[in-house]
Amino acid sequence: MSKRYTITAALPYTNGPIHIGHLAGVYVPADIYSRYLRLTGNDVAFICGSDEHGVPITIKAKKEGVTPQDIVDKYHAVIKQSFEDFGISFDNYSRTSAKIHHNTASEFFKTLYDKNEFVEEVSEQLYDAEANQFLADRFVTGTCPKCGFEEAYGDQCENCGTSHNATDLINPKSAITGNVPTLKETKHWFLPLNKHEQFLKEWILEGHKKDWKPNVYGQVKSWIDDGLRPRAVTRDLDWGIPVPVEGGEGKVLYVWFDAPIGYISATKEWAEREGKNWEDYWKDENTSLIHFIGKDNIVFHCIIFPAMLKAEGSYILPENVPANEFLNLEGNKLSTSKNWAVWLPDYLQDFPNQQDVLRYALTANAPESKDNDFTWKDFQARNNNELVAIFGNFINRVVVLTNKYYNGVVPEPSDLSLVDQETLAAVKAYPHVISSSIERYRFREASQELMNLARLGNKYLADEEPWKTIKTDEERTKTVMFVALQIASALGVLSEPFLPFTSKKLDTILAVSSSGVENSWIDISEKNILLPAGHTIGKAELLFSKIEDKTIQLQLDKLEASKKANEAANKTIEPQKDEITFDDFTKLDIRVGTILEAEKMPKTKKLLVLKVDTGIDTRTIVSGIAESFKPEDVIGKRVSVLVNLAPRKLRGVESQGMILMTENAQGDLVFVNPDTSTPLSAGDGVSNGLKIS
Ligand code: B3M
Ligand code: ZN
Repeated sequence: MSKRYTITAALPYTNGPIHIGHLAGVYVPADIYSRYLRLTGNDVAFICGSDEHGVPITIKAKKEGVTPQDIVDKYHAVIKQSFEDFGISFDNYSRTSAKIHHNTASEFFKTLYDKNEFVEEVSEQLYDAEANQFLADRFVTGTCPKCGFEEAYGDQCENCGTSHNATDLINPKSAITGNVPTLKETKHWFLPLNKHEQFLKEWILEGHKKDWKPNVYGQVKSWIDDGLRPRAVTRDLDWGIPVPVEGGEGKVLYVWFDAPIGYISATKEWAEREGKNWEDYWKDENTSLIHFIGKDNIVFHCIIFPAMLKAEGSYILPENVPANEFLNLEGNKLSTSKNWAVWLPDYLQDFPNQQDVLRYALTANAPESKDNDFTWKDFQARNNNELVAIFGNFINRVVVLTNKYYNGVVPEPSDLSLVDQETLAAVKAYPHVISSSIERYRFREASQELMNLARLGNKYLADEEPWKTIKTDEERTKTVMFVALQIASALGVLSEPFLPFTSKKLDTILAVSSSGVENSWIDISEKNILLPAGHTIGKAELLFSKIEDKTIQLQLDKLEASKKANEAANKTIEPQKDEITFDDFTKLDIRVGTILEAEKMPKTKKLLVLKVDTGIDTRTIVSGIAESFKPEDVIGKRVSVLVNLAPRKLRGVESQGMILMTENAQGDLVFVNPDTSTPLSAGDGVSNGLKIS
């Protein structure tokens, strides 16, 4: 039965491009869901847009010396392009700086104000006197009152997900100047969440215990159990939507007040364009409202926004909020500031036309019930072992053989064997199996069922061996190819939500829409024949291609470079030591020596005991390089040795000199090696950075 759906995907902050974590957590699942609902005949408004207010944007603008508007204009375009590139099929991608949004959010605020739904309060807020600014949200960091995380923001702790008021932070620090803030009085409007506690308890804790994901339900429950308090919905800032009531001069709406209203404004904008009535999508009890978000947005979508909608009075509430957990990258948290991410524009440059591969890898490994790790090895395996070896291979065999044996014309089958009948019956079950997973927001499971259908096709061909029967039994071969073509056709339709680009290619290869033999999702279950005998398909075209180890290595190298750059950036530079004279310098007797023997000093991590031929003699030197070099790697190395350093006992072994070390550009410890680059003389400054090892 056809239904109406309003599907929202979290509005990304417009202060940078988006990365695989965003795609995996929010946009790919939301897109699969929306595409699926459209394919099954529902009325869908899939809504998103750029979140252009809030502190992160003003911070970024300050850093770059441009205006916040410059920042959002730049990244709105970049983000919008990425969504288009990856086939995220929004019906509207709007932005919160749009006039329609300012008006909608302003009116919403005024309605609640007129209905006395706010509490107006003068209170002491954190203030940075040097920056002449109140500190809220990301302008202030401090220790989370709940979990003790030391880098919590003023409105939220990214470690435990708790949302709080800036004044709750322990040891707050201004993110602008680093100063300890003072307190200063200011007036704000608060949404009294405590007033809505009873309704939230009934609606979520009693009403959605079974159908909301346990991770979402659990977070909401713990929030409600902790007791709800009034939350300020205005801020003393100059970037945002002006507070539209008396006394609101110089203040703006809190970004988390205006951003979710962005879903409404984006729907209005779309409805205007399409000649529809936006209220059908927000005010009709028969419409299902579903919010796709990441776990850090749960309280805003499950508690604060519903409380706002409820207070306004004329809106529906979300039916479900299928939030995902986080995706990590190669074992570490994704991080914009540390550049530990795979940015979508970069991916597309390195893997042109391979959007579906990333969509598939992210779906097959989606962080649905716990945090998950994206690894390039897994990405490669998903592509090579599943998309290429199973899906692509099946389609390719069917299309190549059909062209070879029958000039591309679907052959007429004769009697179906038991295996044929069972195979066709199994195909018919797939729409239902995949639907059931998608409708329960289990997209990983759904993607694996799709792959199982391709597996079924491969197995069928491998068992029936048309390439053998073509020599012995033409009629049987025709039947087998007919059945295989039906499977290929089903894959074309059922893959659309997951692999939209591939599905489209498959449509062309099988010449489906061009010749009017199109099938819907439900047709796969209901029709006996999807591609009729006599229909002519197109030529074979590779759907996926193997990804080589060296391609993957390049990506790993990129990450390694990020890691090194971070380490270098975080390193504190030691101040220069006291000046020495030239005479002091010439006292150093530095010679080129050769390491003859090396072994680890027992029970130490850092020390190697070396026998070094200095040209004068062979002597023992204890060197603190064991964490960077294995004994066997240094034997035979020519190195620079300070030979006239007074002997010193280290762990009972007398060290008679010192090996000179320095660092390379990657920050690795290396020998000051006479055979490569670093000449040692007084004039050229190479003694800078010498390490005492
Ligand atoms: N921009 C937060 C985020 O990107 C926020 C989502 C708003 S959804 C209304 O994580
Ligand atoms: Zn915390």
